[in-house]
Amino acid sequence: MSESKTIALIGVPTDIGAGARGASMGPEALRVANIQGMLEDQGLTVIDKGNLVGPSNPWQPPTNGYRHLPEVKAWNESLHEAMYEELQKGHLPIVLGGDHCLGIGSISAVARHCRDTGKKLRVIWLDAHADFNTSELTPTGNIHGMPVAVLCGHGPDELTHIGGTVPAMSPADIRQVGIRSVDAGEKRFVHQEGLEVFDMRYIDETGMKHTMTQALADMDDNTHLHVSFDVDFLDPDIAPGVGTTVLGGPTYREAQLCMEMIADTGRLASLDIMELNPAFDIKNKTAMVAVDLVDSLFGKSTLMRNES
Ligand code: B3U
Ligand code: MN
Ligand code: MN
Repeated sequence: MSESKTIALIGVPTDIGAGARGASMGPEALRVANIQGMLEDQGLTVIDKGNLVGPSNPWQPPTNGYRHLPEVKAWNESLHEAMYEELQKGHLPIVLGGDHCLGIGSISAVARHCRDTGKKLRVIWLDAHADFNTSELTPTGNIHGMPVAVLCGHGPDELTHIGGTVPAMSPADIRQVGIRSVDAGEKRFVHQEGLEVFDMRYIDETGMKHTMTQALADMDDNTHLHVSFDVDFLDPDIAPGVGTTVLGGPTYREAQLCMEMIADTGRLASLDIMELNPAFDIKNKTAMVAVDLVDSLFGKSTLMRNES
């Protein structure tokens, strides 16, 4: 990183927006995999803010196309405030999720901070899924399939208004990488709204290096780069510990290169680690892989390329 900011870990132990229980154990699994020690070994200062508190998961069917809307709202409002506070302090927040509905609270706070400071927002969304469903399009009602749509202003007022400005961001602010599971209606909506998606076919055909060069283009010194890392981005071979595995994701080497190229920009200013589900994991392997990749995201490289 170009500037060494203090890192703030924010645990958000909930699976309120997911279709399987267990992502609520994600924050602790990342701590057990030594996320703090790994960052400190890089010479970074890390504060663990502990876990946010919120409603438990009532495990109800959808109402009007949404599962657990009041609870999703409560968790995201509280994450929004925690995240915004850390950004105001000049810290680099890392969200330890929790399911990906939490992208709403996290990125709405980053977008608000960008408006305050005149920064340009760029979100890199690493995921097997586009997370661009609405209540009309969703096959499940699970709100972890909707955060990108909500952030772009498409969703219930309870969620689109978190952070005050609607929409929180524009489709032009986001690049999606690794996508390989999109529902039929969602696909049409992605095209209609003009989201820039680097799907697995694009990565297969052009390679991860070209893909990330494209995804990271047009950033400057005034860009706030936020990475929203859904762990199901990774191939299930290396990351079985998620609720919704999808075959054919990036290999370990491809994912490493992706992280290293983001690190090389020097612009990373906030991060989500989402959807890690220890209930599906094998001896915390997926948590360890995630921490290893985050190590690269913060600039660890096998050889010191930038030092003479
Ligand atoms: N698109 C499906 C599945 C899904 C989205 N995100 C995850 N799963 N993790 C849905 O339910 O919206
Ligand atoms: Mn996701
Ligand atoms: Mn996903």
